[in-house]
Amino acid sequence: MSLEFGGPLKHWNCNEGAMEGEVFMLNAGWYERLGLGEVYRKVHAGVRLDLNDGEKLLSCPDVVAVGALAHQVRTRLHGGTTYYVVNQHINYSNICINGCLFCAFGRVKGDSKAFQLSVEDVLNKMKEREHDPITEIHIVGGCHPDLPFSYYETILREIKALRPSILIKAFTAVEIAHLAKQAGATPGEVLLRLKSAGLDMLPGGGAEVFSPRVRSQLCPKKLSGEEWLTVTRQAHELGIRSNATMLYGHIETPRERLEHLDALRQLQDDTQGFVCFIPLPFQPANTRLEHIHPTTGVEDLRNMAVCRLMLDNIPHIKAYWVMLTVKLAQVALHFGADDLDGTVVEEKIGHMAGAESEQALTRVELERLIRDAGFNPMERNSFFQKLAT
Ligand code: V47
Repeated sequence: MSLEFGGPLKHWNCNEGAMEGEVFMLNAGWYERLGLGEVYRKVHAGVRLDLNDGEKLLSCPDVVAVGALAHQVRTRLHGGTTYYVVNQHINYSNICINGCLFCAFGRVKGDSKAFQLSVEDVLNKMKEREHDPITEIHIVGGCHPDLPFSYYETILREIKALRPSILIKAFTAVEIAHLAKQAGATPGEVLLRLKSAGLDMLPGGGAEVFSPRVRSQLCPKKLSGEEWLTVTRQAHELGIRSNATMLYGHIETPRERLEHLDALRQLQDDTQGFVCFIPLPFQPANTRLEHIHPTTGVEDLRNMAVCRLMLDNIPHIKAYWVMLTVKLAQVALHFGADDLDGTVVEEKIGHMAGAESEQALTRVELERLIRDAGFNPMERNSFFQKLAT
């Protein structure tokens, strides 16, 4: 038994708003026996974990013990609240020059499955949902070889004209660097122009695993990890906040995962620009890495917990139900995650790679999942500001 309840069982009710120390007491002796005594003491004292601590956690067979530490931290930060957003994903194109091995979404120009939306198509997708109380549009595509820069600016302007109150989270650091190259501008100039056209925030994609070893094998044409961090730093310095991701469960080592998390943590120390972190389990179907087994549920939960514990300065951790499945994302709320993402509406990147989750969830379904897990649902916007519903 790894948990010892510190008070009457009635305290164990996330809905009443968990109070620090009142939730449960973790059994120190059990952590000693797992070889996690020092990690346990650090987590309780709020001391930063180092990469060796992370390795111990990632190799710990007791996923509940690791999860309980992460839950302790998540509860300290967010009490009994779990966030969600009413959002819509739109992919403007899957045409991409990078050809990453893990990606089932990207296509070369001319491929029978390649697509490219006009500005009008993008707006029509929004108009189909005009009666939904959407607060966030999430827009990404590939690194397209020849769309003009004005296309991206016009999308942003027209979306804001159509629904001025919506926040636009669009274009990964990889796309920003690509647009800069195409336009003969610096990433900073591109970011400023997109910001004045209506860009509110960058999504966290394209980070994959920063390790040059991994990138040289899986995505040699893509922006390097170091460049991803540089573009993201620039965005933060220009007042554009962002999310961050890690694509795990392929060829990366535990150490490379932890180095990735540490690089994000160091950037966050400098900028405070990251809003949320999203661990993305690799979906192998229809990719050139189809021989790799998908991650298991226990691996996903352990990884989620370790991300929460290592990323001590990033406020929110998202259980992205699209890649995790709805059921595992719900359980992940007890393993460090405090956000379920959102309604999504139409998702392509994960589903083209075999994701078995639904295409969309309603607000009612999201709230039911959160309540059933023992938390209070809270609708948020892209910046995690609470919305009155
Ligand atoms: O950048 C690509 C990843 C990312 C696969 O910022 C794959 O709020 C799994 O970044 N299996 C796009 N993952 C998704 C993304 C995201 C999603 C939700 C919310 C936010 C946010 C960001 O998906 C890509 C890549 O890292 N990806 N192929 C695959 N086969």
